[in-house]
Amino acid sequence: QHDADGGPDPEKHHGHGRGGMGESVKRKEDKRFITGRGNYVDDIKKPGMLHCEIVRSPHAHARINDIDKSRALDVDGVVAVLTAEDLAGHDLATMPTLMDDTQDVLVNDKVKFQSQEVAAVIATDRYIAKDGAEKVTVDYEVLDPVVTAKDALEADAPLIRDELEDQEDNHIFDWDVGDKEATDAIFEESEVTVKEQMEYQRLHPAPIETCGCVADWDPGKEKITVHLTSQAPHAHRTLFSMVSGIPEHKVRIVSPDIGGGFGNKVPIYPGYVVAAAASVVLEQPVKWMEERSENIQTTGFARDYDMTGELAATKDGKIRAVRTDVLANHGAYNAVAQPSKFPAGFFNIFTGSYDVEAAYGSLTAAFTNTAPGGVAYRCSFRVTEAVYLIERMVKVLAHELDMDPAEIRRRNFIQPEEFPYESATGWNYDSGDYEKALDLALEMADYDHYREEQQRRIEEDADKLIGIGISSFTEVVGAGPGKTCDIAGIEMFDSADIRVNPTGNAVLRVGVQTQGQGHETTFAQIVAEELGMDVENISVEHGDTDTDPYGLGTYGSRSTPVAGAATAVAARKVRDKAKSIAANELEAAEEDIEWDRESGHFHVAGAPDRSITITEIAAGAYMNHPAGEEPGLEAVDYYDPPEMTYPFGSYIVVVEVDRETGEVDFEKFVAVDDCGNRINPMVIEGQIHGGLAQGIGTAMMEHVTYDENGNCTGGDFMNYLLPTAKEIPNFETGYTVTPSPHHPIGAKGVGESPTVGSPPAIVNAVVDAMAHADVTHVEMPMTPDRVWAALADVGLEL
Ligand code: MCN
Ligand code: CUN
Repeated sequence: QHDADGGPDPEKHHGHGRGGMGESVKRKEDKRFITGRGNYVDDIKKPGMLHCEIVRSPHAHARINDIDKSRALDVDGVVAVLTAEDLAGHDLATMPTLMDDTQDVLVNDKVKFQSQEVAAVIATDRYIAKDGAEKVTVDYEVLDPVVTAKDALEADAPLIRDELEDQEDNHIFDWDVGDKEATDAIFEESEVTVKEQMEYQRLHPAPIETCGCVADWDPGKEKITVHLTSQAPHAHRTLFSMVSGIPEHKVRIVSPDIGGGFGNKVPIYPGYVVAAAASVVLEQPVKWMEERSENIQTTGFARDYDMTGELAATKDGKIRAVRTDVLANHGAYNAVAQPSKFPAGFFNIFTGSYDVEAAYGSLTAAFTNTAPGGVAYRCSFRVTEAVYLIERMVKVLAHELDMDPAEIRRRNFIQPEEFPYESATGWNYDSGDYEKALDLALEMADYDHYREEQQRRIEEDADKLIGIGISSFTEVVGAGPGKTCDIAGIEMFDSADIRVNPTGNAVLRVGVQTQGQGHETTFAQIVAEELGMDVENISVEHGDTDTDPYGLGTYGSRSTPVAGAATAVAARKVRDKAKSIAANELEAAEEDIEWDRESGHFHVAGAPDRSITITEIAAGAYMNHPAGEEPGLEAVDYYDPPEMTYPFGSYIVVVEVDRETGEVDFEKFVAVDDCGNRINPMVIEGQIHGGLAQGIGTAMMEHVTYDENGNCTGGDFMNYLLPTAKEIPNFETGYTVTPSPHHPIGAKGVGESPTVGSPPAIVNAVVDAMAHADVTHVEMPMTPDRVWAALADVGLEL
């Protein structure tokens, strides 16, 4: 895939002053965001637009005997009230999930989680719709709910999915990976084994903008336009067409500005389908926009894995085998948003950054009376869970052997010369240099100093203990090779379409969709790098299925690995055509035309002063095109990645734990990341800062909780705690560069690394503060009461 000139050189990307690779170009999109000119779904207003409000179940498990619409229909301004029965008339009572399950759009017979969609009220304004919704009378027969995977799998648990034939219990599937026999054999004979139970609690991505849409059916064109909070507009168009029966060329999905996604905007939700159906039936535009609590309580959650981790090792700390067993809570439907052939996402890479002889993982997934989901929130499809497991276990082993956690990692890292490396679970790591990243992090963190300080505090019986936590994680992003990765059968390629205008500027259209990651800037930088254009002269368009090339969308940090690659390859196709125009303009043979990355000019070999810029070539393409060539200057690329990319990093967290209150303060927070060649260092740093904040939220505060009746007790911002600026320390970021050998510009993804990598570093730090009293684990979120209880458990409390 590499260019003739080898692509950008990691040792010297300076962007050549044109805003190419490696330059911290200021984000082009920020002007409209900071001047209030963003255009989000809720900003869209159409003439005659109606509003949709959803009636939700107060119960987690209940049969519906009757729904009485009459009082709602009496409200002045209420236009329609829809129930499952009405939708059934249009064949829209159910919709497929991304994992081959079938979810009620509006509850058909039985409610399966609290706040599930029961009916929809369409009215002339939002407040009237809400008044109407309060007047829909539903007769429920309340049933016993079950909220944890463990309880759901008990023999006497109530059956949640009784509408499914062949479903006799709440078990969804079993999954396993690796070599069980070889792994068990090593565990039998190993000198040391350690085991720990840990929960990765249910989280919610909580983007600032909740989910919503404006559906607009045009009866004249028989075409529907849906402005949608979508991370994957094309995939959603295909699914919309499949669900509604409207031919795909008569469906247009537009993702305008998106106020954060974090994985929450990958699935299709009932509200979208209801709004679209209402627009078709009423022949008027219909808007549906969630409230915060609806977003947290009903849309794609994250994690909810109950994990057992085990390591087998030698006495001197060489890890020989990893074993894990997981109980997964998938909620009321199997509606996980991930490549369809991976029922446990990419949890497969739970051997992490370490070279082990064997590994085995097994998992059981269960239905519960809770909202559906599981994969979201900067997780790289469950790499969060895998990294948490292995990085926690390495700390547990280090404690057992009384070894320094940095040293034990060093002894087990896959070595730079071993790449490409096939892991014990069969995954092909493209490149890495783990020790280099760890060493840099140790130096930046002043590691030895804090180890001494930790000892001093213990000896002085100080009120505040010091703990140091490390995480040397490996990520896998860039789904994915079409042969293994698909969403609803569609291979996970991505695309770019570059058109250079006669005046020398260009429009790039991509199949991915930014939600805040800065694509309008960074994708333009790739074109600037590859065509010698100024970044200011390239605009990036996305999020409109009528005009953009088909792509699978933005999640799993795949935009750079897949659409970024497509962009570079399309730019190189433009460059190839540019050479023939340059030859024509310079009156030379095409073979003699060379492109110089540094100057961005095309020149005749051996005669650098006979040169021409891309702007002059663009003019030539439209005003003086070579005989036998098509006019114009454009190219499209659909890129099927040969492999995924494996970014990595080392994070070191120093905490101070208050023995009196259980409060944890961050003394130092160092993050060294390696995402291969870097497009925009400032954007990368922004991604890292945001993701680390979410990692702190994960480790310290966030938790979607349910009581035993299935009431969601963590379903609003009073109870689901997000970190604010006050809880976030100063981050010190560093980087190393290990290019991906198979990516056209040597780049790997980075968007999820900080959230994947940081929670175990934070937990390791808190545990480390109490390690002298043999504490080996504290569950997340590590609220002060939990930390205090852990201290009290070993007599360290004050
Ligand atoms: N980048 C770079 N050089 C690299 C790699 C990336 O300059 N070597 C830049 C990219 O050009 C891009 C950004 O970093 O502008 C993130 O790129 P990438 O890692 O490819 O991730 P995606 O663009 O595919 O973003 C998805 C990722 C995911 S899956 C979640 S979840 C998440 C995240 O991004 N959601 C976000 N970061 C987010 N940031 C914001 N502001 N909002 C979200 O919803
Ligand atoms: Cu797992 S959240 Mo992101 O892949 O959209």
